[in-house]
This record gives sequence, C-alpha cells and structure tokens, in this order.
Amino acid sequence: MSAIDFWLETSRVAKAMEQSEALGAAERRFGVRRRDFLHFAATLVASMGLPTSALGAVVNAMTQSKRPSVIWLQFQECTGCTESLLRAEHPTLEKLLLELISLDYHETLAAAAGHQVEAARKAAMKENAGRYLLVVEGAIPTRENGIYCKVGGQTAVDLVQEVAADAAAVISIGSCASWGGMPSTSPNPTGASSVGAVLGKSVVTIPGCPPNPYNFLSTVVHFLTFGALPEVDARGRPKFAYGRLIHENCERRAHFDAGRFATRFGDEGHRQGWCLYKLGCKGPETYANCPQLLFNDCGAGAWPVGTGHPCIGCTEEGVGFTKPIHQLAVLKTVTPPTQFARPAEPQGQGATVVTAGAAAVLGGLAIGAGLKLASKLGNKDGEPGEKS
Ligand code: FSX
Ligand code: SF4
Ligand code: F3S
Repeated sequence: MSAIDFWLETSRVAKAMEQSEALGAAERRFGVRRRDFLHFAATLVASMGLPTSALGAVVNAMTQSKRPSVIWLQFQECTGCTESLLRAEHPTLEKLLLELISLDYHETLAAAAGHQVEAARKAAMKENAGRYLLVVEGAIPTRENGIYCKVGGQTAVDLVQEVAADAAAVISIGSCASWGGMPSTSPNPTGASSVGAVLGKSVVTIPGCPPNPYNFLSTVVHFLTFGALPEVDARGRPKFAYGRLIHENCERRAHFDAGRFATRFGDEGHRQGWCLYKLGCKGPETYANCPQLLFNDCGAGAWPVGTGHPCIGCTEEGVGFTKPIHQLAVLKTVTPPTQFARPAEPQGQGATVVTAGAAAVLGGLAIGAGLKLASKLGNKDGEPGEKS
C-alpha cells in the first residue's frame, strides 16, 4: 500500500468511527470525550504496530469487554512502576486503566489492610480461577528460604507461586520483576530473582525502571482485544515495544554517525545536543521504545537522552545496574538507518507515537504518520531483541 493510500485509509477509519455507538459507549464508560478516547485508542494501535483496520477491534474491546480480574503483587521494588502508571500527566491513562481492569488486589492502592485485603485476594482468585491476570512488580528474594520479603506471613516465593498457579497469564512489570533489576545488583545479598526464574517458566516482561506505562497498557489492551498477550522476544518482552535498539531511533543519532560527541557534562558538545556515547550512553545495546513514546506526556525531549543524560540501559539485563555508567556501550549496529537525515542535514523534531496519535484524531489527518511510525516501532522487518 502506498503512503497516500495508507493515509486515506486511516483517515477514513477514524472519521467513520467518530459517530459510532462504540465511541458513545466509551463516553459513558470512561467519562471521556469521543475524540479524546479515539486519540487514545489510535495511540495504542500505533504503539502496538497494528494495522489501521485493528482500530475498530481495539475500540470495541476497550468499550465492551468484561474487565479482567487483576491480582497485582509487589515485592522488592520502589513502587515506581505503580507510580508511573498512576502519576501519568495525562489523566486519561490512569482512568482508562482502572476502568479496563478490575484491580482486585494491590497493596499500595487497597483501602483495606491486613486480613481483610488478604481475604479479598483469595476471594478474587477463587472466583476468577484460570481467568485472572497476575501482575508482579519487584524482584523476589530467594536466599535463606525467601525470608527477606514476606507479605501476610508468606514469603514472596510462596505467594507468587500460589497466585500464578491459577492465573490465565503472568506479566512482570518493571526491570526488578523482569530480570532482577536494581535489587539484584552485585553482590545481590538477598538472592533477588526474576518472576520467570522463580516460577520456572517464561512470562511476559515489561522492563524499565520504571517501565513506560503505555507499554503496559498496550499489553493489557492486546489481551482484551485478541484474548492473548502480544508476541514477545527471547526475554519475554513484547516485540512492539522492545524490538528496536534505542540507538536506532535516537534524535542524536546523526551526531553519532558524524562523530560529534559530548565528552564531559556541560562541555560545548553537551550543550549543542551531541551524541552521549562517550559519556557512557547504553542506547547502542538497549532495546526499548523510549525515544518514540517519551515519558509523562510532556512533549519532545522527555526521555533520558533527550534531557542530556546517557541512557543507563534500565530495560536491559546485563546492562542496567550492572555496567558502570561511564563504560562505553557495545555497538550492536553500526550502519545508520536509511530513514535518518544524513549528518550534514538538520534533524527535525520528529513525531512521537503520542503526538502522531493526537494529530490523527484531532486533525483527522496525521493518523497515517502515527501508524507508519508504528510499523517502524513494531519489529516487522527486524530482528527481535536478543541476548547479548
Ligand atoms: Fe521501582 Fe518497579 Fe524500578 Fe523496580 O519499577 S522504578 S525499582 S523496575 O520494580 O518500582
Ligand atoms: Fe543516542 Fe546514545 Fe546512540 Fe548517541 S549513543 S545516538 S545519545 S542512543
Ligand atoms: Fe531506561 Fe535508557 Fe529508556 S535508561 S528509560 S532504557 S532511555
């Protein structure tokens, strides 16, 4: 399909849907305006790398599906995963999430405490056996029979095994739950381990410290729409979010290709926005969509490298909290992507998934750009993130 056909098709779908009953249902269910909801759904479709035709299915699933029961366990962590979901600048994200799922157990958010809240967990597990989602935030200490983390008298190891036994699917949110993260930093005195290691099976992982909330929400919406979790790479990460190296989509990439590097914080190169590779940026060996999704819905530059700090590889096992910040990254690719401006040309601001999705609905025009971007984000033609 040519770019213009793609654009026409996506504009047509968005326009046709604007008056649909499904969007009326969204207004009633979520208390948000049709256009805001359509914007949000288009953003998710784009970020998942789905075709335009999936927009209707995603909207229907979000407005009509029964809210799945979610049991959310928290172990060795800082609650940053929960905070990043709930403190999103865009109020819609939090509102939609809490309307889309039935959060039946979450220690930070529960009004109840003690025996009451443990009883609520057991009741939800019994009522929804085989159908609930288990979300785990935080690493699990395994040393000394797991005594370093207990909830309601049970060790984290026991608890996660008990709840996982009847779960329809398990999602590890954050780097701690995904691969051990910060609590597993050497010498790892508590034996902090990933959920997958403790359960002895692969689970879907959404690493990041904290992870981008849109990646979690997209994963939940994928489950609601298709009845299954998204395709993942060898480390359990959804390919739509972790299929590309940060270095492939970084706005400073042209400076890397031209050999223009900041060599000290605050030097001329740093002030000019040059590449941070020589300051230890781990973008060349870290798979994540941070440069496209950005954080906190506050526009261009709202991600670590955009603010002038090297990526520390927080999503990547063996890199984040493991390699010294100043250590040079392993270069996994050296060929500049063809879609980038050549080093001699000025770099534009670039569209983000969020801005493209917003423009798509509000302007009725740019959705094609968002979805075209999505085809770059989704790992349709590249290799999945792989073990280094
Ligand atoms: Fe914190 Fe989550 Fe980091 Fe870990 O995010 S932001 S320490 S990944 O488990 O709460
Ligand atoms: Fe961007 Fe870091 Fe790659 Fe430089 S090394 S282009 S700052 S990701
Ligand atoms: Fe983490 Fe690097 Fe993204 S530090 S938030 S993976 S830019």
